[in-house]
Amino acid sequence: MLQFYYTRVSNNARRVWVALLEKQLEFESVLMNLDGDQFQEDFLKLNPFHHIPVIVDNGFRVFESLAILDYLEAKYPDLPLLPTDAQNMATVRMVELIMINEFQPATIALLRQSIDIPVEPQQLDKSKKQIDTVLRFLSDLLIKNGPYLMGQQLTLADIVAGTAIPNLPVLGMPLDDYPTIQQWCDRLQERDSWQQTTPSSEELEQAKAKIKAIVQNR
Ligand SMILES: N[C@@H](CCC(=O)N[C@@H](CS)C(=O)NCC(=O)O)C(=O)O
Repeated sequence: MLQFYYTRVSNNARRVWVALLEKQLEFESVLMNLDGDQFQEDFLKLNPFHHIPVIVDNGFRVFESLAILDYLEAKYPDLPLLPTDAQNMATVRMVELIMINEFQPATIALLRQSIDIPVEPQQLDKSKKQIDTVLRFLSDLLIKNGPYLMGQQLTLADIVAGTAIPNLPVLGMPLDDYPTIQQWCDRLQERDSWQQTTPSSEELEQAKAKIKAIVQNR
C-alpha cells in the first residue's frame, strides 16, 4: 500500500494529504515528529534532504510535494485534479508556482511578526503587497471561473492555494478585504478532505512556539 510520510502542521505535506483524500486512494500514514527523526538513516534513504512529505508507492519513492502531486495524477488518473487542455493546465501550474515562489516566501515576514521576532517594517510592507498581488490574481480567477479557481471542478490549483491561504488570518492578515477569497476558503472548508487535514488552533500555536524556539536558538 502507498505510504505517506507527513506531519500534521505542514502546508507542503497537507497539499499531498488533501490530494490523496480527494482521489480516494488507500494509503498508510507515517507520522513524523521532525524532532530529529527526519535525520534517521532509514528516513534519509527516502529523502536525503530530510524533508516531508514523501510517498512510497509499491517501492517507488517520491519527494517534493509538487512532484508527488504530478505522480499521483499520472499514476491514478481517476477523479482527476489536473485539466488536460493546454491553457487550463498552464493556469493550474501557474497557481502552484505562484504559491511556492511568490506567496510562501512573503509569509515569512508575517510569521516572524506573529511570533514576536523582529522584522523590518519595510520588509513587512513589501511582503503584504506581494500577498495582496497573489490574492488579487486568485480573486480574478474565481470571478472569471468560480466556484473553484478553474471552474466547477476542484483542481490542484485549489489544493495548493487553498491549503495555504486560510492560514493568513492566523499570521495576522485577515481576509476581510477579499470577500471572493473568503467565500472560496469557506467552500473548501466544507469538504471532508479539508476538515480532516485542518490543524487545530492548539497545533498551530505549538508549531509557532517551536519555530520561535528554533529562531531564537540560532
Ligand atoms: N520543497 C519541499 C519542501 C518540504 C519541506 O520544507 N518540508 C519541511 C516541513 S514543511 C520539513 O520536512 N522540514 C524538516 C527539515 O528540514 O529537517 C516540498 O514541497 O515538499
